Amino acid sequence: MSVIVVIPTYNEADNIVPLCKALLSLALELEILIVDDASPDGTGELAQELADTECKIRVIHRAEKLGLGTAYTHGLNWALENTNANLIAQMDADFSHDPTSLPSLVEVATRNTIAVGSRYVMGGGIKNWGLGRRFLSKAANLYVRTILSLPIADVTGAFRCWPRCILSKIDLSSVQASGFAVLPEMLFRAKHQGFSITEVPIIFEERRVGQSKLTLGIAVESFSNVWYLRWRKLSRHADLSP
Ligand SMILES: Nc1nc2c(ncn2[C@@H]2O[C@H](COP(=O)(O)OP(=O)(O)OP(=O)(O)O)[C@@H](O)[C@H]2O)c(=O)[nH]1
Ligand SMILES: [Mg+2]
Repeated sequence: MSVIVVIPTYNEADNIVPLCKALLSLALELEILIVDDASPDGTGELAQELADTECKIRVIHRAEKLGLGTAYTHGLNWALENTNANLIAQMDADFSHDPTSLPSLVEVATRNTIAVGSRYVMGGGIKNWGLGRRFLSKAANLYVRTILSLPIADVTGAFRCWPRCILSKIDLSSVQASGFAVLPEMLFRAKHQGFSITEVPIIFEERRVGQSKLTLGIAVESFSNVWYLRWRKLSRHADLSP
């Protein structure tokens, strides 16, 4: 099974090279697609240098910071349209998602189900987060799960692996959110279309280096987007399927 891993980056100059090395050392038939939004710290140039010497690495350079949600949807769509990978994975660049966990997600996704890396199932967990951040994450998950009736413990994580045949049936161009809210939205759409979703335990670690990009605007979008999705689901004219 061939896999392409989509990685959005914004100011990840300290992480992108070691992450690509770690991924390419896995026993997987794997390619990497980096989606960089003109990172001021030179991540895009570093990624391009990697891509120039390693044909398994590609880079999409976007002209400005357009949000991690659109970076994911753009990259996932590009992978569908421009590669033949059987599985399309996604992960953050900051080592919060341990590259050595990717094979377990890949293994699950080969069974025609969306593999969702989960901190909140047996065997999963979080390292180096204070009580406040843990509480916020748990509360955000409970909020989204309840409003969208999603029977998934971790709907806000980005470490996932999609079978091509499932991802290609989700209309990525109609995904509404641009920030973190894309993450629950895509699961909501997949569930709504009847696809199987399986949670795979992961240990999530606080980013090693670099800065968080969470802003108030992104938080507000995450809060309000669930109501938009619920409203669309309830209103007769809305069809979330392609
Ligand atoms: N292309 C692109 N990538 C982004 C953007 N915002 C964030 N990212 C990337 O998306 C991933 C997740 O962002 P993080 O800043 O780590 O968000 P977080 O995990 O909630 O915050 P931390 O606590 O700092 O880890 C990382 O790989 C970022 O580099 C963006 O606007 N564009
Ligand atoms: Mg992070």
